[in-house]
Amino acid sequence: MSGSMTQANVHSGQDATVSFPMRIRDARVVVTSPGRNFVTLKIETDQGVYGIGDATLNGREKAVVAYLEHHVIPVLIGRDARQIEDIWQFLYRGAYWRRGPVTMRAIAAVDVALWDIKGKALGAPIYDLLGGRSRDAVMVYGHANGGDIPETIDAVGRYLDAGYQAVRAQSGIPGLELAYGVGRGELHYEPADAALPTQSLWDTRKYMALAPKLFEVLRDRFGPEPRFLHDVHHRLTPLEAAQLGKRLEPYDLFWIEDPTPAENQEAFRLIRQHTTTPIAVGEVFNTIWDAKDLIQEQLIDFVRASVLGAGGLTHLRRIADFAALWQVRTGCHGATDLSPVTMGAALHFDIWVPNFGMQEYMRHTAETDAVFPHAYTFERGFLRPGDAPGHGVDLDEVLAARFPYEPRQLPVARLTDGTMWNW
Ligand code: GCO
Ligand code: MG
Repeated sequence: MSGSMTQANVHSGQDATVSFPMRIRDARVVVTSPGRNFVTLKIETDQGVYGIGDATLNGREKAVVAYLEHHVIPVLIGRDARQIEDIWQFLYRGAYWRRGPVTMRAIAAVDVALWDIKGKALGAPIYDLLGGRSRDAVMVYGHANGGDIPETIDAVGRYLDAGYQAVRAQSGIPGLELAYGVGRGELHYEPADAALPTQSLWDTRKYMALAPKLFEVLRDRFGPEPRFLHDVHHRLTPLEAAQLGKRLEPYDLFWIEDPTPAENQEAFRLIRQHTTTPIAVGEVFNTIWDAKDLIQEQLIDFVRASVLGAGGLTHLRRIADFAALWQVRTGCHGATDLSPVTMGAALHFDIWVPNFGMQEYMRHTAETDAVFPHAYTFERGFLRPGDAPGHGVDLDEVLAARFPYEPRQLPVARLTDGTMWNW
């Protein structure tokens, strides 16, 4: 793919003129922890244009660092940065060992950095390269968490007052410490909280009694207008998930998320037979193969694969196009363990993708926002990617160096009798 490219000169978007081909001169990984760990790949070209991509895998960061440093960066050097598709295929097929969260995040980081470079080289925001805007702004949902139902109601009220049209509501379960989704601060919720996994408890019967009550009270209080979402975080069996979906039907949820683990895609047939509550799955998906049956059998309504988890923009748009055939919409994962680089890239994707559903938005800390200056902006429940060339997110390496890596792992969950469960 090397010598035959025609020469061209274009504006780089960085007040420089670049000529083609653009060789990858250097690539390196930056790990920084401005409140939580982030892994960032920076790719530099011989034309001076660089791009950055996110490679963060929460609680397993160093595995992706090693994969990038040992197995990816050495094969990137000297390649033409414009050949995004060929490089993607090289990294995916060429590894022989396909898929998986480590590999696909490493590929995503390369892919997003290359789209960033292409955008900067052409002076175009990525959404323009994808085909232009399909909408003016991207609707996001925020996370309203409380230790119990009254606290959660207050938290939802604060989001609605701030202009959000969509809110995810999670409540602690009385008698169960450290329930999923319950944060320790106002806006920030960071599950990876210790060097060794924190243990939380799970009780399905208690949860099944509480969740419908929560949404009954929320509808009573806030009326039919707001979109309410809820994350089950893989905790139920298929039959329990069907029961929950049924009990939630009167409260018109926008979606329930990850009602049961999706390793077995067939499991969702049972849920689907019994409930019309919309279902969203996919934050742990790596490729289209994880979602194939779910989508083509119309077992889900929203696919939550992200730019970061699913191999970058190159692969995520394939998933989205495939999903569009069955009117399945997108719902990109947007937790804080996805860095602002992923959020920037996701917003370019979201503003383009015809079958957009919703974007998750958990705010990063002020320190994180400072380490990753970005063009995207938030206003009353909507995000906009901005018009900067590329994805519009940068990395302040001097500031990043002030926040060294801190070992952190995700919690684990056990049933009250001690049995290991899905966190
Ligand atoms: C969500 C997610 C996250 C995950 C986190 C794990 O819907 O936002 O479930 O909060 O738990 O991404 O690292
Ligand atoms: Mg989730």
